[in-house]
Amino acid sequence: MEIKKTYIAILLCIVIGANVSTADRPNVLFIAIDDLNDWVGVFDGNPQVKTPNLDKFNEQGGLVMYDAHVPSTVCGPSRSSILTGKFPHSTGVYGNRTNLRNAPKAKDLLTIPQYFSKHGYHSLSQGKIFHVHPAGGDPRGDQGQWAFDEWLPAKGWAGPISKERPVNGLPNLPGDKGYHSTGFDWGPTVGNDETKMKDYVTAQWAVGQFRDRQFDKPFFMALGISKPHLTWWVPQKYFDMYPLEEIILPETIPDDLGDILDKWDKPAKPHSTWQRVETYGARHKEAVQAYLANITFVDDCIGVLLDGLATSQYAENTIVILWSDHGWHLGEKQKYGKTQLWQESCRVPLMVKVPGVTPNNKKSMGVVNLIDMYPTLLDLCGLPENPENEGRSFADLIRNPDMDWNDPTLTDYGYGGHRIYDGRYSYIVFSSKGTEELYDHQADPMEWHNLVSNPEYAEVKARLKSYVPSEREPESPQN
Ligand SMILES: [Ca+2]
Ligand SMILES: [Ca+2]
Repeated sequence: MEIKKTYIAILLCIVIGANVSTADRPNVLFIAIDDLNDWVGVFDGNPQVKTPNLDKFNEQGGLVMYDAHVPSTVCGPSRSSILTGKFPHSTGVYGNRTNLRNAPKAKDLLTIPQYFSKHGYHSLSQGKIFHVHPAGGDPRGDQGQWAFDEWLPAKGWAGPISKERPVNGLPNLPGDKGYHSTGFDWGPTVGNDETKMKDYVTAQWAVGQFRDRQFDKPFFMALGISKPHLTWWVPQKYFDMYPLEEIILPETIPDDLGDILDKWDKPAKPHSTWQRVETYGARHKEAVQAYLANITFVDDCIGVLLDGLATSQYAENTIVILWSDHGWHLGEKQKYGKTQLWQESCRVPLMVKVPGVTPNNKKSMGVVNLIDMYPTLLDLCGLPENPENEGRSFADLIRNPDMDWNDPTLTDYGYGGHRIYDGRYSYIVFSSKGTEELYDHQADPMEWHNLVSNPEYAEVKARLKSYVPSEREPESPQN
């Protein structure tokens, strides 16, 4: 019986492979957004956010993958993991200062655009897809130019209205220094004109490709949108959409950190950026306003891009997949930023449109990981599996969005930090001291109540713990 099934499967592959020539394969538009959390209308992360274009994308066939999680919660390792198809604990790419090309277990892997190129696609890119690393004397740095047949630098810039830094005037805490003190900044740009800004220019470039260009092969186009990554400098009109006095802050409880130990087994403390905001005038509403303003700017750029595709010759034969490299905290757990294994860092927007397949106005509740995008895209485009991939294709879920799909999924952070999530519970462990957390999202969606010491949850904990990686690659060389 097994032999017969295998034989039929092989036969089907041959038949499909024979019938689909390279030229008939769908194009792929792969859109990476930097630091966008679930504050998108259709993802329900914030009641005030205005994202009409992302919401319209869902109305027009962009399937919302409502429970999508990242392989890591910081830019470099998340992107390296997504693009190589292997988790950080398998490659040793744990931080922003490790280039996957210096990692013994990652440097020879074919990244997604390389794999598509090898299988008959033309790959092209503009904007941030790979994390940037120093590259000898090249002032542009290593932005992943090597991974594409055609790579263009992102252009466009509009500076803030003030030469003072930070523009928001938020002082450093005593002893605070470096990027995190000056980079946490917001304010309006000169000219109130979004068309000068990099992400807008990137979107327009792509629209020009769709409008003017005849590709002789299917394309794999990767576009990187850089906001809402800091700094939060966007035109005043986006701030004006969110009057300060009307801002609703994320819901928190006073002593949320009281039942958590950090990875060194010490009582968890508020994040230094949160302390700055709190100490100097409790300016949380301004920070939330600025993040919302940046999201709506991004949404405008996405609107230009998707409207351009929809009115082009490529509208009906292009798969669109849109994702963010990790989430962001805005006060939850007394934190601003990413790099945690809590829900606000791990859950991200992910949307997929397969023309003729994904229905309008649809959400799938299946638990997926962005590391699954690699095998999913190969599956959807009829390309051979890459045996190096550690994710699993969710193409079946895309074709049947209501099916059961809740296998536990993994997020790594740093060496030895892991989170296992199964759609109901999340379990966090740090190997340094064995510190653990456990949350029940059904009863406690904000992860306020750590259940790890509650004996009633011992079985749940043991089940999730069984998915934690038992082996970890040592940290690969830094830049
Ligand atoms: Ca990022
Ligand atoms: Ca708590």
